[in-house]
Amino acid sequence: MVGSHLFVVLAAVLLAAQCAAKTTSFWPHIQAIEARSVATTVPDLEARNPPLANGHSSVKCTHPMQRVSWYTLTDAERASWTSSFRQLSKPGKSIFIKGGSFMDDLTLVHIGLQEELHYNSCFLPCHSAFLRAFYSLMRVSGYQGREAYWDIEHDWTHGIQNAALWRSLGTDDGKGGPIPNGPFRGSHCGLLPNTKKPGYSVYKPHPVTRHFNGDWNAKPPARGDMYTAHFNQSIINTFLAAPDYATLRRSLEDNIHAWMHQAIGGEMWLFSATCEPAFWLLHMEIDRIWRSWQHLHGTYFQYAGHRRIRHKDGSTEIKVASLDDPIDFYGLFEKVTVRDVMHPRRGIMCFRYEHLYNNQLDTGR
Ligand SMILES: *[C@@H]1O[C@H](CO)[C@@H](O)[C@H](O)[C@H]1NC(C)=O
Ligand SMILES: [Cu+2]
Repeated sequence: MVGSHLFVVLAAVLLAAQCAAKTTSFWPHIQAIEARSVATTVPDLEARNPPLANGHSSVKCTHPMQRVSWYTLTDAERASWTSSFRQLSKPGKSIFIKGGSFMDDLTLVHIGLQEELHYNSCFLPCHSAFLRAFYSLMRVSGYQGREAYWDIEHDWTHGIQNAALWRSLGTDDGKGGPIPNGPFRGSHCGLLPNTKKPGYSVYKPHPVTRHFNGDWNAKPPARGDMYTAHFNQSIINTFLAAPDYATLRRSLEDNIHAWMHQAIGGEMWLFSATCEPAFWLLHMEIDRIWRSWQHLHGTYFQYAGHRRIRHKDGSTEIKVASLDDPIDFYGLFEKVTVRDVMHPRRGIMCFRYEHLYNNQLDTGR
């Protein structure tokens, strides 16, 4: 895991560059952080890994990380995942915010780059890179098990609201509020999006909330079936049959992604959803569907659509997407290009799914 190594280096360098702020515009902080990090981390990287054509370090993927269903993890792995996640959310280690947590750093990136990460072509590769950043931090926080996705196939027949997942993660309280039970009871999230200024975070520690919901428009909202009726083999078949990348991206983002964010509700419906443990399991499931599509069509590098960029002056620009587009999480993670995360075992990626949809094995190099 080159990510964890890099991260330790970055963390050591960057802890010195902390800054406190109530309402945070990251740009000045990020620039300061980057200015410091470049000089110290680059030589180390080059010493360990030959640079790729684009100047980034490459990993030889000899031992792909196993990605399995949450239900395949051993009890010990699930316990370790849970305690590492809680460790990650403990205040003190943040790179960006004085007294904050690693989770705050992830949340800051997710809020700050909301327009780059969502509703444009980068949704899939950007979240794939984000998952990798998450697991690097999980490993720094002690996790040694396999990476996990929420296997929705396992749960759609019995009702998403009855999923065994909620025995591991706790449920909601039936009316919307802090997680009432399970190992994440009492979890806190450090940041909230500033609703008036997209991309800006407010440092405001608060309990992580949930509101399981089947009908967002009902007033008061109903607990409902969490859109169980929307999930079945036919929607998976629709995803897998997508004729091109742009169609697939749009339908994954609008359907399973948006429905599940809404169905879990509370924090999950905000850009601070990173504090909800199910966020990471859901996003790996979405990644698994994308990877299933890639494998089925034999096209790992198909990428198209538009990307959105928010400039420092607040303006937004829309450009034709390219594999050479940068993915840059403010220095929390390697600066890479979309190309570097398109293939599960090339560029900076090195993982293999236990099962892909359509009964495929995640074979190939
Ligand atoms: C499968 O889900 C879709 C929506 O995603 C729905 O329209 C369809 O009726 C469902 N099919 C079955 C057989 O339940
Ligand atoms: Cu997201």
